[in-house]
Amino acid sequence: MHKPYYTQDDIDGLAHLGSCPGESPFVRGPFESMYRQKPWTIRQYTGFAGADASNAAFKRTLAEGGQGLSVAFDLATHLGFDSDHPTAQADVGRTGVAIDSVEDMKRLFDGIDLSQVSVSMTMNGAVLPIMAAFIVAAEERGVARHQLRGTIQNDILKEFMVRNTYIFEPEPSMRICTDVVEYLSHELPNFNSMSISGYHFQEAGADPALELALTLANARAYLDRIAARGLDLDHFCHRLSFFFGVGMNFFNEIAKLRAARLLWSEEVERRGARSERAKRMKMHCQTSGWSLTAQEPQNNLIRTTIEAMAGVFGGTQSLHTNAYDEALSLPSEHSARLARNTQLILQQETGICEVADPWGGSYMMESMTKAMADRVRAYLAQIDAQGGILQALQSGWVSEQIQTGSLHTQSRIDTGQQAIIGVNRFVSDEPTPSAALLKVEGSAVLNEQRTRIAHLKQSRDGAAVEQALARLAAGAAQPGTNLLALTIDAIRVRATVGECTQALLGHMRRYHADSRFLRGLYAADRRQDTAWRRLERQVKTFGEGEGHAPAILLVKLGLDGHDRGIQVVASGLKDAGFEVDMGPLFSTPEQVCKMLKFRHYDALGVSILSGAHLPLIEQLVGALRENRLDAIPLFVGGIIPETDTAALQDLGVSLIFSPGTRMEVIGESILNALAAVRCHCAEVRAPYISSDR
Ligand code: MLC
Ligand code: 5AD
Repeated sequence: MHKPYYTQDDIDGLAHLGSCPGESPFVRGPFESMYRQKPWTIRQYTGFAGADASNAAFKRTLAEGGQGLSVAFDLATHLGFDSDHPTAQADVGRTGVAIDSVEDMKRLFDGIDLSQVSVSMTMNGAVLPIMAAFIVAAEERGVARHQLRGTIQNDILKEFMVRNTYIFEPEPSMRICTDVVEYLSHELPNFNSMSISGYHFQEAGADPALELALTLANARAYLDRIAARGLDLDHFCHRLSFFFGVGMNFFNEIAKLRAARLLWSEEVERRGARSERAKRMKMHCQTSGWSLTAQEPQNNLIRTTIEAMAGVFGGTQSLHTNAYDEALSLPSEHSARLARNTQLILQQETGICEVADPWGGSYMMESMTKAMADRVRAYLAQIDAQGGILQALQSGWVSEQIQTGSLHTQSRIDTGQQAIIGVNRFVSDEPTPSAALLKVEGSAVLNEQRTRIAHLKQSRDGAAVEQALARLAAGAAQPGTNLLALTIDAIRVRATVGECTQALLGHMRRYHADSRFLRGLYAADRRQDTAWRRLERQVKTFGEGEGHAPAILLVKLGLDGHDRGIQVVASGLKDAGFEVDMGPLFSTPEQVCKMLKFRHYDALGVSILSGAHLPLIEQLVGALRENRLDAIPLFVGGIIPETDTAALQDLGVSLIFSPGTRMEVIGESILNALAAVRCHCAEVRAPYISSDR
């Protein structure tokens, strides 16, 4: 909450005032000259299909004003499956690029000088084989290790909390990420060994203070582990980088980035760092994907510009601006260009780069920075009181905090208290001009990767691969050996990403998370709302007619771990009176059939945000048919372009919900579909449903 206005009284005595940009505690920015000397890096997250297609996109980005690269890997790669693994099929190349071996990595950077361009790689679960493949690819291109500049995300804790692309259990995972930091700090001195991320917390529902608190809590846990290896803070700390989301809460976002530097500087100083370099937080920011809408997508250009400005006023070192078609698909060539141009215009047309920390000294901003830091300190104290972030994760506290945030936001939107233009206010009846969306031909990518893997396996020295994998497996059982060093050896002799992961799984157990959703919170926010109460009554009446409440099974199919949407829907429907069960992440069609046989359900809901809806629903419908379960009404929610609705309906999907659909619309549509089935009305083919209908 802001005050109506701020005065000198609000900043009197503030301890953090008085430093200049580039001076500890770095509230005003990590460098004295800031963007006058070097503007933030325009670094657009990019990756889809195979290495050649993504390589072409990288070259285009660099030719059109991008200043660094940022690789998005597909879900199969994230989870350590080679593209030819049966579990991975539907997801190959969908949400990022498919990389199975060092050969793919070499094609990814073909014609790009890795001694000149810095490269970020968003990889956590399969960090060992991917980092290894990057190092070997550079080595075989003749680029020396000290010349490599870039960042590996290597932030596994937030995967367990929100992003869900983990492979191993937390303990071995922590060992792996510490091994990576240790190896890089000695061997690749110019490479940032972690990008400790808040972005995904915000996307999952956290407000800026919670986002920052969880990020710093994770950073502390990493510092503890690295310190236990005997590494000197002044040697590695400047290579721990940060990553924040920037949403529409403009002033708060700027305050958050300023407070982040303040708190990090204090933390590192408290731990005994001497150099200024160690205490200086550097960060990447990305505008919020969640804040963008499928309705009137051009509005997203405006939202992204505003968010980008908050990131820049906050003093970010690197920035990704989302494409306006975010809520519909991956960026097309055109939307990616506009997203990049947003940053070029800020850098080159506005004069924003000429002054460091223009908000410095503002009564409001300085006082908000302090208030933000205080809120974060209070969260950190709560986490400490629980014994640390791993305990807070295991007890469910972290997900409860984030889900609470996401449910309150959803109820504020559904009741109209929080405005989203074009969604809950000023909804337009005009058809939106349709833009060409990027379409990934998943099956073509899959076939190509399969052929490449087969060829690789024929042409390599099989005995050398076996030996290297055996050494890696033995290393996994032996703390004290560096697993990145061993993985580099395996990747060099052409072991695949999947094989390296499999070798590690011999001694490190795969992690399985529980699916949880909160009850009671959403309804509490909507108690006064007539639309909500009507839904509650309808559910009750349905239940009375049937003798039981309508029971729904909600599942995530494939490798997509984005579960904010399904959790909100599960909580909302449960609160409305439905019986709701949520299946585990990464369910297969066979597992879904098993769940459906275990108890009675009236309907099945599937959430897919990865773009793999067509192959996954086809597989599911096949399995349902085989198991004689195909009479159950099926609905799908997620990022589903309207062009795919007919194909989904032909497969037997009754309802399709786009992101942001109001809860009562979802609930009532399901009840209507169930009622139609009960009275044997032949067609339950409701169209694509979104929040503006
Ligand atoms: C910069 N430099 C300056 C300066 N500005 N020196 C003096 N004065 C100034 N004004 C120096 C820096 O110290 C550094 O040198 C060099 O110039 C490069 O600048 P940088 O600020 O380090 O920029 P960059 O190389 O771009 O690195 C930014 C970073 C890095 C530190 C934040 O970690 C990074 O690029 N992160 C990107 C992460 C990312 O893209 N993630 C995508 C996640 S998407 P030196 O010698 O000090 O290095 C995702 C979505 C999902 O996660 O879920 O899938
Ligand atoms: N290419 C470009 N942007 C992507 N995002 C995710 N995958 C890709 C990709 N392959 C963006 C979206 C999403 C955020 C996590 O990153 O904006 O919200």
